[in-house]
Order: sequence, then C-alpha cells, then structure tokens
Amino acid sequence: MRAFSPRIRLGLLLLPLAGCATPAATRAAPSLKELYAAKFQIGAAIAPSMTRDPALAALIARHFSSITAENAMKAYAIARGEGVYDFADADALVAFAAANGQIIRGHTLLWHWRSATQNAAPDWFFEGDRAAVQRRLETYITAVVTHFRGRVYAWDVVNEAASNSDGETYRRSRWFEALGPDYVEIAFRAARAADPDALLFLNDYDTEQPGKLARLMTIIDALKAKNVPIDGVGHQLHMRFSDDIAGVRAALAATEARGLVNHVTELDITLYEDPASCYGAARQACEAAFPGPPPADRVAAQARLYGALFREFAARPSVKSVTFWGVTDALSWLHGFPVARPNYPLLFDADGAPKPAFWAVASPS
Ligand code: 9MR
Repeated sequence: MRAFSPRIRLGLLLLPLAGCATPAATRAAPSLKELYAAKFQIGAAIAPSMTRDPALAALIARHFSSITAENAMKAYAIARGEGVYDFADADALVAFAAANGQIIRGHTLLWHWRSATQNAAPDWFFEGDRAAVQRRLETYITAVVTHFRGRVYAWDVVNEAASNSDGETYRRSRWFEALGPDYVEIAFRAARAADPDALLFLNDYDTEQPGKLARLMTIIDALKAKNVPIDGVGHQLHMRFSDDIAGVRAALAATEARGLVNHVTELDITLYEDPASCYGAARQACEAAFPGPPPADRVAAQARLYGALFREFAARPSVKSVTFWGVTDALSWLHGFPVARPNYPLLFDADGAPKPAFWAVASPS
C-alpha cells in the first residue's frame, strides 16, 4: 500500500461509515499510464515541491509516463537576464522524471504572459531594433533547447499565439508588436536547429471554441505554407463540467486534416459554472465558492465529461499524449483563477484519493 498520510488512511477508513463510499473508493486504483500505454502518454504538470512529498511523488510515478514543468521551464524561471540562465528547478524535474522512467514535454519557449511579479516575456528581450529582438529570441531558444537536448522530447515552442478576437488572427503580444507574425516562424526554426529530434508544438487554449480554432488553424496553415518545422498542436483543454466534447472533436479533427499530431497539454475541468463575464478583465459575476464539499451532481458531471473525453482520445490515433494540469485537487492554478476560491478540477482529491473522475478515466466505456 502506498505511504499515504495518516489523514488519508483515516479518510479511507471512514468512507464506508459515512455512507458515501462506492466500491470504487476502496478498490486499488489501476495505473493510468499502464491502462493507456497502447494509446498515448499520460502526463502531469508538476512543480519541484511535489517531487519532495513522498506520497505525492509515488502517485506521480505510478500514474504518469510524461512530465511537464508547470512553471520551471518558463523564461521567468530560467532567464535571470540576457544570457544568464538558471536551470536548477528545471533540472531537478528532469532528474525526477528520469529516475521514474518518464519522458518530458518542455513548456514553453515563448509566451506573452506577465503579472506584477512574473514575466514570461522579460523586458530585456525587447530592447533595440527588430534585428536585436530576433537575435535575442534565437539565442534564448537555442540555449534552452540545447541544454535539454536528448532529455525533452517535445516542446511547446510558442504558447497562445492566436487572438481571442474575431477578425484578428494573431494575439497582439509584445512578440507580435516587435516582430510581426514572423515571430512564430523564427521560434520554430530556432528550436528545430537546436534539436532536430524534438517534436515541436504550437500550444493554445480554447481550441475547442470554433472561432479560436479557426484563428489557430490560419496560423498553422501559414506556417505549413512556408515549410516551418511544426509537428503538432497542443490543446490545453481547460474545460468546464457542463461542457460537451463536440468542440474537442472538431479541434482534434482540424489538426489531423493538416497531418499533424495532437497533444492534450493542460487538461482540467472546473466545477464552477461561471458566465463569460467572469473571465473578462473585471471578473464580474463569478460563482461564489461552494459553502461545503463540491455539489455531487457537478462531481458526477465532471466524471462523465472526463470519461467522454478519454473515449474520444482513445479512438483517435492522432492523439499521442494527454497531460493533466496538476495531480491532486490540493494544488491547481484554478484555486486562483478566475478568482480566489477552492476548486476541484483533477482526478485525485486533495488527499490523493481517486475521485469519480479517476474511475471514469480508468474505465471510460
Ligand atoms: O499553472 C500555472 C501557474 O502556476 C502560473 O502562475 C501561471 C503563470 O506562469 O501559469 C499557469 O500555467 C498556464 C500555462 O503555463 C499556460 N496555459 C495556461 C495555464 C494556466 O494559467
């Protein structure tokens, strides 16, 4: 038996008494990576701290064949300044994965995102003229991909290039402002040159929405028309419990039609039914936190959606990797987005016990 904390063991013991145990809650959880070995890699995004928690590390080793650094390979984590790199956290994750026989998806070489304290597109990149910005981007990508050559088998080369607005293909990021649409091509060519064996992905969110998918595919078609080296599309799939899979189907099919591979890169399913306005800058009318445990009907709907997604993934040979954006409900970016509030988006509860969502993925039919 795994070395779960006394709290977890007590929880498992008390479940039948609470009258809410299903037989599934106590049966041994099969290894997800073994269940899906013939279909695709099963991955998790992790933080270095997770590898230092023995029970969590054992859970990660048991269920996942692929590891993504949730943050440790972003430019804000690696680049201390121009030409000054700190690979310590990223290397620790690479060593953890190697010790467990897991392969590694690199995330991400280029991103627009910034907050008050973190900047995935550091200011020093953008000093000087266009040629200077291009040279710095090439230098950075070459250094990072070369450092991990032979250890990172696939890269999210560019993250979130597509615009969220109709009638505008590319996101108006600082990269776009400095280099125009060519920045995507520049990044992919630099990555291919630094490691010809690594698979190269364009990664984005909301690919399950028709407008976003169309804009992303316009970018892909432009890259392919110029023979830019791209191997696949990364679909983040940050979904909601009430979603269906029609949009996911369309996104996977659009990628297949272009002869590219599909990776699901950041899968999770929020239990809140927030209106679109909640995701705007003002964060208006987000649902209030549940007063107690999450509602049972939403937990069940989340499990049904996970099951339907995995049936779909397993039916499509183009899907080569499915990565969850986290491991247990204890740690998820959704505790802070779109507003601060507890969320329950993953397959394992905060104590590491399999949820209905786990069982739906473990036996999707
Ligand atoms: O989960 C990540 C969170 O811990 C970071 O603070 C945040 C900013 O770096 O990025 C989160 O991960 C994002 C991923 O890198 C790209 N797609 C959206 C993810 C959730 O915001």
